[in-house]
Amino acid sequence: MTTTQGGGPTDPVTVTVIGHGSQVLPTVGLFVGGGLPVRVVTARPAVEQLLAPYPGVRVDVIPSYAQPPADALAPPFILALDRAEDLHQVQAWLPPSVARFHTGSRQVRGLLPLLAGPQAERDRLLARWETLRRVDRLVAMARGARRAVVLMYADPDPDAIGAALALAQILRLGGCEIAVRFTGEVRRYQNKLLLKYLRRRISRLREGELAEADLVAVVDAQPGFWRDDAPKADIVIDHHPVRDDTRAAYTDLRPGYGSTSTILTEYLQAAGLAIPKAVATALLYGLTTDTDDLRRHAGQADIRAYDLLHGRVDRPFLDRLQKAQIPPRLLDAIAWGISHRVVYRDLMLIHFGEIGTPDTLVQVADLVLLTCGINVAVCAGIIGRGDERRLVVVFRGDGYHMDVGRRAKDAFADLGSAGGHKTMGRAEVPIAALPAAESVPLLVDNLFRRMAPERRRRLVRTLVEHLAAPRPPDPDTYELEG
Ligand SMILES: [Mn+2]
Repeated sequence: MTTTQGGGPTDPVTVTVIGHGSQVLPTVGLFVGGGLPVRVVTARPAVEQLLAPYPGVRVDVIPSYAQPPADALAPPFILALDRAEDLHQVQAWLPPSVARFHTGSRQVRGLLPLLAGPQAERDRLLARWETLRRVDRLVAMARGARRAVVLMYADPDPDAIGAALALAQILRLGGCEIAVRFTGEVRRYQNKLLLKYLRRRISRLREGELAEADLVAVVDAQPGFWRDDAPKADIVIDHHPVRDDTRAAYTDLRPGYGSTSTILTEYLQAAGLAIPKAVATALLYGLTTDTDDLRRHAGQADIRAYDLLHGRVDRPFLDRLQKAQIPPRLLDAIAWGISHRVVYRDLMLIHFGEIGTPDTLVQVADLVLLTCGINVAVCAGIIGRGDERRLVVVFRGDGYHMDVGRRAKDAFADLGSAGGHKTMGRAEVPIAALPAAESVPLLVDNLFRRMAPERRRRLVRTLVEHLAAPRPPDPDTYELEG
């Protein structure tokens, strides 16, 4: 059994309040109300009488603040003294502790403020009122409507879906009928899974549906995004750069936000609305995909929204989404790539020869970069026909050991287009009718300019042999099975 002076962490904390300032009474009341034992040390006998109605409060009256009471005091210490001289005297004998406070919110040397300042509280309240005023307006618009459409642009991403669901929840308070719609086609596998999981009737906008609606809301986009047939929107909520042509009775455009889901999460939170698990899941997935897990364009508002949502989501489902990255048809290309790889120092190189889509190069490069000791993955392939025929070289790196965008540029900029940034690079070199086998020296000689010629020749020989091996089937479409 180990105990430390002043009790272990599980013992009830006795709060020591020292002084006689105007804040003594409310401070003692605060802690007594919270069931904490309080000891008060004061140089004013009148304080003892004032505190008489409070149960469980021990009061020690000392002759002056120059001297501590006879027995030991335990932290936390809260100094309720208005005069600087009294504060200095008490601080001179106060036992050492980091838990030394003063009542109030201003800065005092050597002491922590006990409460957030009234200014901070006021700012928080004002921000909440501002948001509540917005929610009120939305609900009022819904109250005056019979049928509302919440619209997402084109192939809706998770952020649009999360924001649309949350907005529908708010508009529903107005009692109107709500349809959540998108104008394109859902392509990404993850987005199909998300819609399936949500089991809401979120579907493609049908002919005439907008004309029937008397309230139209656009989320995560602005009407000007539509190349033709821009919808006439009454409500626009978005985090993309503000367009000059965006007009609506209600707009909330916040380009500083990482996601539209963040804006809607603030609405739900300010209004004290319960966030159903499915809605929280869509909102958090929207927030994290748009901000690349808070690494990109994420600000304080996004981090606050993350904090609010992350405990309310369906975690196993989100984990499942995260893991479903490989289309089944790509497995053969991955297998072929792995068994036809060459490794030079920390670089893994795979040349696929003729291949249907550069997506395969990207997916395989991302995947083999997970190999221990491999800091750079390079996947090459020949894409297109006739004049369009070109050698595509995809670079992936950890961004720490090498700037792969620069490496792509250094190697291939003279021959075609090449560039990228630290973790991603790409080069495209027109090769017209050049036989696939002859693309190998082109690739190797430019990629490894400083490699010894003999070694380069061996590398070329190996890769040419690889190209003669049976090809993987061509994965061109990524379908949701079942
Ligand atoms: Mn977005």
